[in-house]
Amino acid sequence: MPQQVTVTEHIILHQNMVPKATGQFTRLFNEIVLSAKIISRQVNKAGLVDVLGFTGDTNVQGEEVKKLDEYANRILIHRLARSGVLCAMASEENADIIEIPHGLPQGGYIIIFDPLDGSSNIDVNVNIGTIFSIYRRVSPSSEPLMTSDVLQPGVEQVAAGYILYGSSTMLVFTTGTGVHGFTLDPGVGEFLLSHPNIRIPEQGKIYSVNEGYSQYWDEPTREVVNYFKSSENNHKKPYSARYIGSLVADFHRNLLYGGIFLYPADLRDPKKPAGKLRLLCEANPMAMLVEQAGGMAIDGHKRILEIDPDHLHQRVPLFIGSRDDVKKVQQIYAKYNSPGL
Ligand code: AHM
Ligand code: MG
Repeated sequence: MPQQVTVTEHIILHQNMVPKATGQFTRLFNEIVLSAKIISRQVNKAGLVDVLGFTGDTNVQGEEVKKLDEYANRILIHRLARSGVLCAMASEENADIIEIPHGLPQGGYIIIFDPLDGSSNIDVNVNIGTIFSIYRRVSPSSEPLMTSDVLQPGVEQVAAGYILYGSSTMLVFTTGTGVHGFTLDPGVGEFLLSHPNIRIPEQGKIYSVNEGYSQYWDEPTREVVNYFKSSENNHKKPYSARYIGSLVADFHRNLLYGGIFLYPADLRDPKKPAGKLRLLCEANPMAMLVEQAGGMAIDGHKRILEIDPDHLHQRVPLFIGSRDDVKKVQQIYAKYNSPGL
């Protein structure tokens, strides 16, 4: 029988290697894993809305059918609040920091998540994902939680990862010792280690950007994308364009095949002066993952992980992927010597 390591075994093994580990992180991770399985089951049934009831309807079991992103958010908040190891949560779907309800035990961790990313793909059976980012509380637990406990730069993350709901459901995460991927075996209901120690190729052959917005890009961004499309680049032929419009799916493909994902600033769109993606729940966790896999993530100039956040839903331009491809973007932006952000 082939060796089959479950995600729980993997986490416990690593916990045993850390002196004085208390098991708090393992408890938190178990709740993430369980939430992932519950959301995955619901995502797999998404095409059956006609049978089970439309959003807003009451289904055959007499339950109200929720939109999938609201459902995922509710599951995560409910499960994670009960882990007993968190002092706060933040979600892309909630305007403010989510406190742990009175009466439930608390601990020293903070989790920030995007419950179901790729909203434009939810209703059409195209890949979507959950993204999470974990920090340790900085202020003393005897005092009220500070906003600065939640607004930490990405370098302070103790773990980050995503769940990809695709042709299989995958959990990919890092605790700072490499990136590991687990695939859900629906037969046994367990995530099994399928992609140990993922390394992103140093140079890719794929670029991923919403080129429909190219008329709104600044000069350096146009030059960057032209570079990837030209046969004069390091690859000596044009890169292939691949854009799903689900960050988790685009990122995951590029992580395994090599390549770069770009969501630049949109200077002429007043709604997107810093792009669309959110620093805390999207860019930081992906940046930790890519760096742990040997890649890079920048905002055009500097490392995503070193940005000091000033608000919960702050947006940031994102260039993320294979090291040489991201370095090239950095060189081009530097040449223009303009912040462009
Ligand atoms: P969402 O959080 O509303 O789902 O938006 C984030 C998504 C990302 O998954 C994806 O990379 C991006 O939006 C696509 O945006 P666009 O349609 O502007 O290209
Ligand atoms: Mg999102």
